[in-house]
Amino acid sequence: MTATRPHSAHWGSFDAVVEQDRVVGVRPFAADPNPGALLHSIPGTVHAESRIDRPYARSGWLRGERAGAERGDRDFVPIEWDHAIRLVAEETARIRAEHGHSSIFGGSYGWSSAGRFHHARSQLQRFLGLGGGYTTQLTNYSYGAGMTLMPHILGTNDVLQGPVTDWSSIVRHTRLMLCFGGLPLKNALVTAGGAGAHEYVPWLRRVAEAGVRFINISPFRGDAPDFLQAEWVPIRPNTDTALMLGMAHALLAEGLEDRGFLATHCTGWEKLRSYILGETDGQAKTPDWAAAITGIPAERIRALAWDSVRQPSMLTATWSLQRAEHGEQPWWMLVALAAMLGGIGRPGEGVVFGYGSLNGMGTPRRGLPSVGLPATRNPGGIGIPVGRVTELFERPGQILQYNGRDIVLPKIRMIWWAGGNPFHHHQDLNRLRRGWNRAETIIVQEPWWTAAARHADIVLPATTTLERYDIGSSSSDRFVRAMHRAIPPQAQARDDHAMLADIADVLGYRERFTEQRDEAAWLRHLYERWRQAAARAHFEAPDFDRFWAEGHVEVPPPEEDFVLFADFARDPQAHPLNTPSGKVELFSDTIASFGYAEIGGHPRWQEPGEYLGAPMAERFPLHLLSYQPATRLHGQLDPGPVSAASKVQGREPLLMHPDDAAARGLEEGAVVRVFNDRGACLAGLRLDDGLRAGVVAMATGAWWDPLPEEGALDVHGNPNTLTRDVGTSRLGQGCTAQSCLVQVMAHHGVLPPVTVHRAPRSRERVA
Ligand SMILES: Nc1nc2c(c(=O)[nH]1)N[C@H]1C(S)=C(S)[C@@H](COP(=O)(O)OP(=O)(O)OC[C@H]3O[C@@H](n4cnc5c(=O)[nH]c(N)nc54)[C@H](O)[C@@H]3O)O[C@H]1N2
Ligand SMILES: Nc1nc2c(c(=O)[nH]1)N[C@H]1C(S)=C(S)[C@@H](COP(=O)(O)OP(=O)(O)OC[C@H]3O[C@@H](n4cnc5c(=O)[nH]c(N)nc54)[C@H](O)[C@@H]3O)O[C@H]1N2
Ligand SMILES: [Mo]
Repeated sequence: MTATRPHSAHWGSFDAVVEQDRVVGVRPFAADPNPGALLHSIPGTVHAESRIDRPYARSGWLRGERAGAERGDRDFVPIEWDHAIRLVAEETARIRAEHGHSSIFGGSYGWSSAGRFHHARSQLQRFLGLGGGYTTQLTNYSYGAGMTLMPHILGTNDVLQGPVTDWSSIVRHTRLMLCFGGLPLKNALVTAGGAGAHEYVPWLRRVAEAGVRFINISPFRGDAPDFLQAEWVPIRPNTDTALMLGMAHALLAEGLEDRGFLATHCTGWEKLRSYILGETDGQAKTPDWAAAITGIPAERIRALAWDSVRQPSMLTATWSLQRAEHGEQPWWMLVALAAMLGGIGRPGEGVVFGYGSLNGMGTPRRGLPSVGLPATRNPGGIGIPVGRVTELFERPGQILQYNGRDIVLPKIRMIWWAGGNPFHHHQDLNRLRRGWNRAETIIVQEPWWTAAARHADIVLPATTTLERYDIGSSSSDRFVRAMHRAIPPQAQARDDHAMLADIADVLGYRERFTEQRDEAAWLRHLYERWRQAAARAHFEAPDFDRFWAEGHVEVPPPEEDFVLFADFARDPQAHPLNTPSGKVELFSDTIASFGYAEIGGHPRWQEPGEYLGAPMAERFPLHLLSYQPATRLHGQLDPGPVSAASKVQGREPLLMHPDDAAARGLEEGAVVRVFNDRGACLAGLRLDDGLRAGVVAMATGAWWDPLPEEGALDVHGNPNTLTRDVGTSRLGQGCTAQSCLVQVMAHHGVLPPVTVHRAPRSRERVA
């Protein structure tokens, strides 16, 4: 018997095809104009060998080996669910009583799954908040520095989160698109909360057909699809700020800056101008100066500047540019460049961050919220910027500076993660593991034996979305999608909500946690809240029963183009920005007042500690970019066939320029060793002349598979074995994964197998 069930995931909406309680296939959602291949990894991943079949505890933890114990030893003992629930509840109560709420770390950063009710991180944080509070994480890995900076500069984060000037406005008005980091296709495979419609490629094609000229400023030609016929400007990584300053100088030299806009809509222009001209530091930021830093000829830099001022131009940068040391600078300087062109708030002009970073950016949409759990409270808790998590474990009692604040770091006794994978996402994994091991108790809820689950003391097996009912929804997607259960829970897996409700029961607050609703009542409740919010925004959604039977609700796009900052551009007095001056802050007194040496009052060129111009490049002469994977969502779907097919001898591919390979005697398809002082991993070599020489690139997301011996050599290829863990600056404290130098050489000797996609060996005895 074959049945189909409507369902949704971050990587697309689909109907699950089910036979005898197994997902055997997927059919893309009929309304999706451009469904992605990632859907086909679903059956293999849901039924993967690496599913966690039952609860486990680390045997050393059961024996009382707690703070300082080595984790990741794979020494797991199966335990019964009742036992697991009791252990977790009692340990939570003990730690709260002895050490206070903030000693529990529940930041639990991660994408979880598309379903909005069973969203694992939200469920855990609701549970911990109701239990008294916890230490949480602020901002995110995606654009943590940018989202801290932009409220100071533009008074909003719309410019990176949306709604942004939409594609229809670009089709009609833009002539030139200057794309720092390109417009990669792969990133638009996903939408957080579910991609009902992949509209990015159809829109890009329409923009190209309208005759818009594209310039791909990136170390990687592949960051722009062929059909855009983009001109490639290969830039040395992390030097975009210098290029923008060189362009700014070229504009000034010819008097091409929009003096009117700078006078009426901006503050601090005079100070930035002095810096560009070299009046403050004796160094004019000429195109020749920029050429030496960026590797782009000065003539090209001048031409870029003049071309952008001559016609309606949209400036855009990917989120990746600010995931680098001093990552605030290129984004701030791009705003300054857009201000010099005077296009901010004009149709098809101005600046936007992330057109090429996520499906839904720039897609015309109505301003409707998404379906979701009500915001959680965290009464006794505190927050740290997300990327500083290792420091949190390392430096209890000490101060962390962030955005003008001093945060006293609490001592973390318990780490609890649901819906994220720190051993995928965080930088310098060997250092993370040393900090992590200092906790007394580590709990991980996961469907799969990821590296995070393998580094837990208590592992609680979670269902996947296909094993439960839910609603998929994102504020940047036009479809709200019913997610019907397709198969029963696999082995002993349980829903995150259900296991947390049982733990809350032991702790005496089940009813406050569940609000006495079961799953079906929650879905009705959340949908109804959304329906009312939609009605306030003048959209009449069908009632729950009709939605559920039809499988989705479509929110039609608006009739008119949306242009970000249009009101402000028209009348800055009547519609000021939400900044101290009400204007674009090219100089920010607030930021200057923090007194951070590494970030001043205006954008400026700051050398990263690791880039091709740094002294360290003598020993480690290759700049490693770790970009988002085309074959997965981060670590999710890594066990699936799409990801598996991309690997080279089972390892994550490392892209390298043929000249760099030849200089090392390396050949396509070889397994290589990528290393620096922080760690080493294996990778499979792929040659690509679309990469700037001196740059190597590796996608994130191959499950970390460190050998216990050999200095934790990761045999699979997780680039975070190599990346540096330092904040962008004390302002943003964002992730700086894109500032990383490495060396590459042939791997000699026996090739250790990748074993991370199998369940760890565990003791057979049930404790
Ligand atoms: N070097 C480098 N590192 C990076 C980046 C980079 O560019 N370079 N990018 C960074 C960025 S932008 C991000 S957003 C992060 C992403 O980092 P994460 O969001 O942590 O990565 P995911 O692999 O999506 O982790 C989600 C986890 O949730 C689990 N999960 C899914 N559904 C459920 C569920 O229903 N219940 C439970 N309990 N678990 C579930 C999945 O199995 C998966 O292990 O990575 C960051 N790391
Ligand atoms: N398929 C898929 N799509 C995804 C994700 C995924 O895991 N899989 N993750 C999603 C998430 S969580 C996020 S936050 C977004 C991230 O979106 P982005 O941050 O935009 O994605 P990246 O792939 O990290 O970077 C885009 C490109 O920037 C270029 N780049 C890197 N450093 C520099 C630099 O210094 N200068 C210039 N000019 N270019 C540079 C790289 O060549 C890279 O290919 O992607 C989302 N989309
Ligand atoms: Mo992200």
